[in-house]
Amino acid sequence: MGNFKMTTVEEMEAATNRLLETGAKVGADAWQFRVKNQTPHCKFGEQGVCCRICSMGPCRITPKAPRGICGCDVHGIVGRNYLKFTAGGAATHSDHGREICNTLGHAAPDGAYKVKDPAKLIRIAKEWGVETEGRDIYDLAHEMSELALSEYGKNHGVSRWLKRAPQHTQDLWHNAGIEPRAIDREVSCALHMTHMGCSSKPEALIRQSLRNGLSDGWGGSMCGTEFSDVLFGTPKPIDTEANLGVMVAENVNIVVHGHDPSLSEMICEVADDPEMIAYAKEMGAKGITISGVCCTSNEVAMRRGIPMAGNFLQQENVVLTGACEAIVVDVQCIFPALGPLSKCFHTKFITTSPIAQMPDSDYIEFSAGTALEKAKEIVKTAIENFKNRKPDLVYIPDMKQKATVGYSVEAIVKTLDGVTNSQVDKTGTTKPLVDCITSGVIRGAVAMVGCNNPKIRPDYAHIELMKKLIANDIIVVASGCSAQAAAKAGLMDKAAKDLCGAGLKRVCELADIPPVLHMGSCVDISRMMVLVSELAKDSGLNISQLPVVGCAPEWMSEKAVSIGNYVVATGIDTFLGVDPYVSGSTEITELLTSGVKDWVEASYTVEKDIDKLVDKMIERIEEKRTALGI
Ligand code: CUV
Ligand code: SF4
Repeated sequence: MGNFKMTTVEEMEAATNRLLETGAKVGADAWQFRVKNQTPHCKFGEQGVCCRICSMGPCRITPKAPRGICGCDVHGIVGRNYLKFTAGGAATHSDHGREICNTLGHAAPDGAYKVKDPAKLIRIAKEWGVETEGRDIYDLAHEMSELALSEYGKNHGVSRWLKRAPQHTQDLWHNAGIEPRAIDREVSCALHMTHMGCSSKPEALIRQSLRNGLSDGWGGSMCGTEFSDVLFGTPKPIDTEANLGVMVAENVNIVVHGHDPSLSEMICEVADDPEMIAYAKEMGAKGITISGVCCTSNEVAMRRGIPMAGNFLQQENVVLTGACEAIVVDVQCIFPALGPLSKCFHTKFITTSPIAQMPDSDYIEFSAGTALEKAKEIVKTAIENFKNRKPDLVYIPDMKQKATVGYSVEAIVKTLDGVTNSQVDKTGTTKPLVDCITSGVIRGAVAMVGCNNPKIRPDYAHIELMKKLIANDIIVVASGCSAQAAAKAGLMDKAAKDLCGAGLKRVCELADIPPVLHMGSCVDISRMMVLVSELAKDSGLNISQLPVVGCAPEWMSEKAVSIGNYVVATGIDTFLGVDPYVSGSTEITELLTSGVKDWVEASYTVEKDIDKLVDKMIERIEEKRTALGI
């Protein structure tokens, strides 16, 4: 067994409790307490049966009041709420993608942003029918930036990325009338449909939910992922560490939190500057440690090996260590609680985006044009804050695990070539993976994604599900906070192969990979869409026939619902551990868990019992194998 030992959820909880003791000393609030104040939650909200989209309401549906004042029934109300939830998520991911496209327009050979993967840029340009021969790479970058930005508001046509899907999938989308058009248009269309007195027909609302989700996964998110790779490099396997123990007491600790790598990449760049390190030493520290929380952490971990301090529900913990000089945030999933919490410590809570402005923060506006100078200002602010630490409040839990991350589709294809036992040339395709799956060495694959949610014991579902899956020879690809849960537990350590069934263990050894592959941030779920598309093409099967499912056991955000919709719409059955506020409508529930299958060959399963959830996934994978006769 070697000396591999997982970090358990119990151990992580003990560390959190110790940090909450620090919090108690300084009168800090924490989500653990706020959850108690908010429980029990509003039943109408939970079931999705409350409507407040016009001022005749709010209307709530009960057996005695089956219709709102306008006459809308419960199915219309639940369906509209679901579509609005989706639109929020699709807008958010896509706007992040837009920022990346905009940053690409600022790339310059001597500027803050460069084209780090010119080959990928050329590949995408060819895909889009753009002339690449003899072009200056920055000239091409600027043209691609403009074209990508116009994907958001173009007058005609569908997303340029759809052509990456197998023809069968494209046909399904076309026939169901859910091919996404301009990215912003689908969000606008969703908000138009959900306006008072527009759509209340469940089928129409769910179709647009899928379409708007697709405009995210096969639109805005794909722009975010692909052009981030062009700018910052396509991830390849790299070693890093995860959990709070990555923070270093003697160093200036800067924690990056949020989503947009345009900021975090620059912070990392600047913190590496010998001048800055010398300045930190001058201020009494030994050096500078950057670590991350949430998806921006995934971005810099995948490309630079920057360690991951924690995931979503640990964001307060990094401040509670008393050793965080600055928590620097851009957009999304940032607790407003960080403002008041940082005031209990010396920590600077630095907001940087007009999109995410919060009370009790220091606002240093960041933009692609002023990136370097603003990043310097931020890093300096953190360094100068080191002297304000209160040493008796410093406690960093001594807890971390090794992780190998950076499994982009490109990296997976390259790495898995190692498992072909034939002596022929490397394939450069997903065929070796297809072979592993058809031969049964690997039973299938699960995409584990999404957030934490106090409704589920944090990280427990992610970790327990993954343990059981890999023990059953099912390979896991992970992103977002799910990936960080895996890394903290040790499941992204190559030594975790010892927890696998014999088949998967063999593959891990041959390819030298961990059993849970880190594919990136939440926008990088677009990578998973590309991967399944390639698997389908290389195997000659439809995506829905592959023994592959998706799972978000602890999801919480609107983005997660948008993701769920595009994963299902891509033909992948998706399993949720938290209900998306639809239980109040039998018709909406029926559509999502079964009806949409007629359009896209996949649907949702909601199962709050974690043990049952994993068993259902394994069952589904085996069903798909049986149907294929493998
Ligand atoms: Ni974007 S959406 S909590 S950081 S995965 Fe993490 Fe991922 Fe959910 Fe947010
Ligand atoms: Fe009530 Fe209809 Fe207005 Fe909604 S749209 S608040 S159901 S009257």
